[in-house]
Amino acid sequence: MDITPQSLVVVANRLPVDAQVTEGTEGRTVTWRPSPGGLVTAMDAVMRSNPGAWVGWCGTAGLELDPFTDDSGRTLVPIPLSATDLEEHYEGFSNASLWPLYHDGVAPPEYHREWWATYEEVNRRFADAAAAAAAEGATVWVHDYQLQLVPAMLRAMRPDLRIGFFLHIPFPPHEIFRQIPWRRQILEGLLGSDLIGFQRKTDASNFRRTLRMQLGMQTQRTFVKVPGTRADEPERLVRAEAYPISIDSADFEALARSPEVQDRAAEIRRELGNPDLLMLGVDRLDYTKGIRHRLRAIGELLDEGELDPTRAVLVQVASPSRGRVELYQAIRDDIESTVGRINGSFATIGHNPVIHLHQPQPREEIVALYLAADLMLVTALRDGMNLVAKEYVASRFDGDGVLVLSEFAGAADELTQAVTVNPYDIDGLKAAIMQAVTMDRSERRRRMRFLRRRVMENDVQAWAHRFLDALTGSET
Ligand code: ADQ
Repeated sequence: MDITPQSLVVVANRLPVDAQVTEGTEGRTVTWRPSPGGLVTAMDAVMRSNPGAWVGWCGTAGLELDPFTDDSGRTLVPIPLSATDLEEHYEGFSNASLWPLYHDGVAPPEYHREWWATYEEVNRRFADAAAAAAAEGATVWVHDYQLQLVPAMLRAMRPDLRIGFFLHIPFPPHEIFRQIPWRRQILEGLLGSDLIGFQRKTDASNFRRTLRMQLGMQTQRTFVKVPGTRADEPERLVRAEAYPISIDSADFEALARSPEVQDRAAEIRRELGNPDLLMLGVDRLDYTKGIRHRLRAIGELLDEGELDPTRAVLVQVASPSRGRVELYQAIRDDIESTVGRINGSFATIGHNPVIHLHQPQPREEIVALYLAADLMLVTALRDGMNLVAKEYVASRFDGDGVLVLSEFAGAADELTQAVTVNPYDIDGLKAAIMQAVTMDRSERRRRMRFLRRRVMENDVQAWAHRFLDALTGSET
């Protein structure tokens, strides 16, 4: 099917909808289910006035589907990915090479030449589809580490486009980045953009320094001078700077204020036996999130009698993200055995000090947990931003609750009134938890006021507009 070229094109690994395939007597039927997430919400805001096109994978291996227009007038362009593509591009190069390396090597990255070949091939498929979907002079916004080669591929085909790229995860220091065998190709891929956005200022400066060290390029403030590849091609200026992502803050607050969610929050506390202290962790099950360090600190505080195992409880929601179930079995086993050990030592009949919820929870339940929790523990070893920290704050319309936040999460740059921690320092983490537990009400409320101002002002809509305004040159 031919598609009408659009003036705004979003390119991301996933479409904002998932295909649901059913095989019936009359053949195959495909229905679409929205797959809401931060990025979808952000783009909804900017796509309302300009529906545009969204290029991404439909969520089912081997499924080839035509582009179509959804109810809001958006053109959705599904990219087919085979089981091998998923294994080598997504699970392989994206999640087993780039993900651990970009998170400062918190797990050892693996490199395989066939993974890289597939990464290039899949990036090419996304770039071709984006080129076909973009009208003359269109704005194209490419997202994240799975698609770093798309900007240069796209520019080579379509020099008329304005191309933006946003990296949702950290960009590591040059000394770490340089070990990638295909480092030059990745940098050149990104430099096809006009604007490259990062979560933190340090990510942007790591990137600019890498370009100086690796490619001998010159940078000036946030700009990089990219020489032409031919003698007749002029130098280009590429901007690389921080655009910290956020959440739909008003939406989280509205949900938290709804009577159903408030009732559920009260019910959660009752179901837990009305503890004096309810601590909460909400994470995608991943080794970057520091769940093990958190459990270790809580286990020791219980051991030492600092926390009363009959009056304190930690609810840890940690579910695997779509499609990565097997890869994460080892982390799940590790968490479950630690939780088992803690509960084995301290549980009484009717009360477990740690509860691990492995099933993904609906958003209403997550927000009810945010409202019910006295303490939110975000102890990531490395994290681009960490939206959970911002969601907790946005949900606390009552002005209470304490956020314990890792300094290695991007959110720490803005949320400076959280109790910040270095999660590698178990004693420091224990001390921070106890500081949060014993904090008096007026101090808690003072800090939460500050945090809420930050999160309510810089929401995801503001983030998307700021990025697009800078990309299209319409910033004020
Ligand atoms: P993630 O690594 O997925 O995102 P995060 O920013 O915390 O991390 O977002 C997770 C989202 O999933 C949140 O909206 C949270 O509520 C939800 N969630 C987590 N666990 C859940 C569970 N068990 N059940 C239901 N919902 C759950 C990547 C980067 C981050 C960056 C974001 C956005 O790794 O650093 O902040 O992209 O750019």
